[in-house]
Amino acid sequence: MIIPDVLINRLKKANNVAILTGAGVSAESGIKTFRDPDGLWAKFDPRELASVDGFMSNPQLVWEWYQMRVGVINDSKPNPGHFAIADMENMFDVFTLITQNVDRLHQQAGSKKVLELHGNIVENHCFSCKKPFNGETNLPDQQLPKCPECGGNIRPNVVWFGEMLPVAALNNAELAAEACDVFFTIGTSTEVYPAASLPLMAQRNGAFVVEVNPNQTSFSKKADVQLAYPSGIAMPEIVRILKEQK
Ligand code: BV8
Ligand code: ZN
Repeated sequence: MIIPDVLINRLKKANNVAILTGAGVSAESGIKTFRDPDGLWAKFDPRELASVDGFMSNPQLVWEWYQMRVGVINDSKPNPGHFAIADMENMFDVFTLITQNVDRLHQQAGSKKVLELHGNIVENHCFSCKKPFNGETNLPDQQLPKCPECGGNIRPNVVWFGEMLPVAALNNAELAAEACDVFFTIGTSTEVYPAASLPLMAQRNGAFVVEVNPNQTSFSKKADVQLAYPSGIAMPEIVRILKEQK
């Protein structure tokens, strides 16, 4: 597998690097992506599940879908791509990891600072009064837990379609995209906004943009370098070369 010299040279000169990850980074951990043929959306319609309307019209179904996903995540562990990205955190003066993923595998792999644009699936809060919920979520026949304060339905801390992204996370992600020398977009179909606008924002601000994705995306043609490899292969190789040429 060949990593172009131009990328290595850019990285050796870079003091500010930013990475945006999507579901593809967790694919090699056994977590299905959203839009791949066998993906999570294949069986369901996202608007039905990952949306406020979906939850309001069928809270039990949405809750069960998330519980199924939490089960898959609990059985999965970070893959070499996550560990390589965690390694990169200490290789540059400024390093920002921005993720659309809700599985927290970056944190499990050792990444300390992670901007979670779409929240996380492991924490929950009350849909009605918004209070954090730390009670039991594993109820018999996957019953949907109720808020002890107001009796409202409990939901995961993920950002649904039509919901605002966490303001600080999005703000810091945009600042990183504007300031970085090299921007990686890894394992994302670049379809969900505003996350999908970050690679172009980085490039317009002078960053060298690398896409790591075995398939083509709407961004592939614009990337300065497109590595058509799984992230679990490409990222460890980039880190190996950088350490070797230190
Ligand atoms: C908002 C919930 C506004 C958590 C998710 C029309 C045009 C433009 C935008 C819109 C529009 N209509 C509506 C919108 C806005 C909408 C949007 O972008 N819709 C899209 C679909 C058109 N965005 C929103 O609603 C956002 N909010 O805009 O709010 C607002 C303003 C004011 C006031 C109120 C509101 C909210 C977006 C967040 C939605 N939440 N999920 C959950 O359930 O997980 S989105 C869902 O998609 C996931 O979060 C996921 O992170 C995200 C992106 O998917 P990817 O990560 O890219 O995954 P995908 O499967 O698509 O791709 C995987 C890739 O990996 C593939 O390319 C594959 O080739 C690659 N791959 C596979 N294996 C590997 C690999 N790569 C590397 N290595 C491998 N081994
Ligand atoms: Zn409540």
